[in-house]
Amino acid sequence: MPTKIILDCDPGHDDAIAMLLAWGNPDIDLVGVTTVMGNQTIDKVTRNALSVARVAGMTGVPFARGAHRPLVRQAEVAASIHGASGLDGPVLPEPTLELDPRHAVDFIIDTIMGAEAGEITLVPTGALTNIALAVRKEPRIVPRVKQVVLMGGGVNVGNWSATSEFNIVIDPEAAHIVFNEPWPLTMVGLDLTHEALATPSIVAAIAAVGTAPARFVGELLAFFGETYREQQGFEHPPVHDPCAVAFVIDPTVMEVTRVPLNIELTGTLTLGMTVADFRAAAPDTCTTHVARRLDHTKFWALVVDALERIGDPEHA
Ligand code: PIR
Ligand code: CA
Repeated sequence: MPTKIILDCDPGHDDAIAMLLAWGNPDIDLVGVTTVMGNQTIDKVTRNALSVARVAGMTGVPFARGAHRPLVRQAEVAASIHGASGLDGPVLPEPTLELDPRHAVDFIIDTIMGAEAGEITLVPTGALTNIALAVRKEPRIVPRVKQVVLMGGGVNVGNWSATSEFNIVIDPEAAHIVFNEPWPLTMVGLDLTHEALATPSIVAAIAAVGTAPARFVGELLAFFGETYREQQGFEHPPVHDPCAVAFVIDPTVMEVTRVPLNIELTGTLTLGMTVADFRAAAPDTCTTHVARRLDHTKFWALVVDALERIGDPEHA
C-alpha cells in the first residue's frame, strides 16, 4: 500500500522537484498539496505549485492555498535564491487546475480527520505556519498523523543566519509548536540536504530522461545552481525538499537518530536554531529525530525513476 502524504510546500525550485518525486513515485499516494508563503508570497508560490502540476500532468490531487504570513513575524521571502517568481528559470505554464475552495489549514484537518488514524504522513517543505495553525485549531490531528517528515533546520548549520535555516527562522513560533507536539517527527535538515548535491553527472542523468518534465527540472537546476554559486558559495546546488519525500519512500536513503530537538525563540544571535541535545540517550518520551548521511546514489535514482514514470504528459 502506498503511503498517503500531504505535501505542504512553497515552490520554490526544490519544492517543485519534491512534488515531481511524490507524484511520480509508486510508493507515495499524494492526497493533497498545500501551499505556504516562504520562498515567495502566497500568491506566487500557489501559482507555481499549479504550474508544476500542469508540467507533471497531475490530476485528481487537490491543491489548497495556505498562510500568507508567519504567526508572529513579518513575512520574508527568498527572492535572492528562487528569483522574483519564486520559480525563476523555466517558462511557467498557465495553471489549468482549480484550487480547492478550503484554506490549507482546513484541508489538512479535514483530510487527517477523515482518514484512518495513522494513515496520513505530513511532509512540510516550507515554513511550518499551516501545520501549527492546524494543530491549534484541531489538536485531535496530532495522534492521528502517522508521522511528520519535514525539511527544515539543521544541527549546527544554517543558511539564513549563522545558526538557522530558512523554513524554521522565518516562522520560529510555528516551528516551536510543531516540534513540541508528541507525534513522530523527523527533521530532514541541512545536515542531510547539503549532501543532496545536483552534480554534473546528476544533471546529465536527468537530461537523459528526455521528457518535458525532465527538461523543466534541468532548467530549475540551472537557475538554482547559479544562485547557489553566487549567493552561498556552493559549487553544485543542494536540492533540499525531495529528501523529505525520499525518506518517506525509503527510510534507508538516510541515517536517522532519535534526539530531543527544540526551537530557539529568544536568542539574539540564534533565533530559529534547531537545538539538538546529544548529552545522553534520548528519553523514552522523545519523538523527534534528526536525519544525517544521505545515500546520494539511491536518492537521485528515486528522482530519475519518478521522472521516467511521469513521462511526457502533454504528449500522452
Ligand atoms: C531557502 C530555501 C533554499 C535555499 C535558501 N538559501 C533559502 C528554501 C527551500 O525551498 C527549502 O525548503 C529550504 N527553504 C532550505 O532552506
Ligand atoms: Ca521549500
